[in-house]
Amino acid sequence: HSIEGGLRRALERQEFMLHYQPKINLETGTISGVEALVRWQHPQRGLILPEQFVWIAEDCGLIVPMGAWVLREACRQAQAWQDAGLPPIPVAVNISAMQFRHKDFLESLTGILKDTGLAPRYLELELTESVLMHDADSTACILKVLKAMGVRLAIDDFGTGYSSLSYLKRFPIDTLKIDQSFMRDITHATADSDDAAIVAAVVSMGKSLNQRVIAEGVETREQLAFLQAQGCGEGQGFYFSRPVTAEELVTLLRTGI
Ligand code: G
Ligand code: G
Ligand code: MN
Ligand code: NA
Repeated sequence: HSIEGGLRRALERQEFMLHYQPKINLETGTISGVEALVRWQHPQRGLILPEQFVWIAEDCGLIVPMGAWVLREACRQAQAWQDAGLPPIPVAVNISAMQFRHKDFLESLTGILKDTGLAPRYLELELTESVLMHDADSTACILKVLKAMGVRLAIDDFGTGYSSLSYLKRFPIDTLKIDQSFMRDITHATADSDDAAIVAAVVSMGKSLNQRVIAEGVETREQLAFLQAQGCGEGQGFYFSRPVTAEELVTLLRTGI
């Protein structure tokens, strides 16, 4: 695979970079965290988005060193923002199945937190339901260690996979990220009121289970109003901000959104 060779070289030549998308506290309107999203700055082809290369990296195993780079860079940046006197906010990192299951994952993560000096509570790992539900017993063990370290745990794209509600209780999950596919029609009651009911139910479940709930893919004022009416704690999406560079995020943190 030629892209595979390109990815390998990209890692050596440090062609990857992270963009950061703010998460917003829907009560206060302030930035409550950011999600780190990897990009490939290709010397010829320009900026390449992850949907074009992350699955290839997963296929060939390169996601393990690439994911470690992403974790290290996100932690380094979060600590640098704190050192610059900005209000401390957690940075969230997407973790692939192969990375999560790798025998060195916990050790690698421990080293990264130690090297960067980032307090574990400022790191959140975003795991999809398929990552979690595959081999639930070993998942529970890994999550328990992560939880004991003080790292925050989120279920990404919540509602699209096959997670059983009993595991939601068994796993030490801090945050549910409602998948953006549920956001599209929540304000068109006639088109698909099911989505509105699902979002309302997840928000309510999060409250009962003491989990933070964040709505992904918020694009309109109407969606925001609906989420606020439901008491959804946080939101993320183009309505607030696209993923931005580390530099642009500093401006957003200083001036607000
Ligand atoms: O960045 P974008 O907004 O286009 O993200 C597209 C997809 O790529 C999302 O599903 C996101 O979870 C995934 N993704 C982005 N960055 C990373 C990363 O660093 N690691 C992994 N495993 N997936 C990522
Ligand atoms: O799968 P994951 O949630 O990790 O990836 C987030 C993806 O969603 C990224 O590709 C990001 O660019 C995209 N995204 C973020 N906000 C919005 C939004 O408001 N609308 C849409 N359509 N995509 C969004
Ligand atoms: Mn995510
Ligand atoms: Na998501």
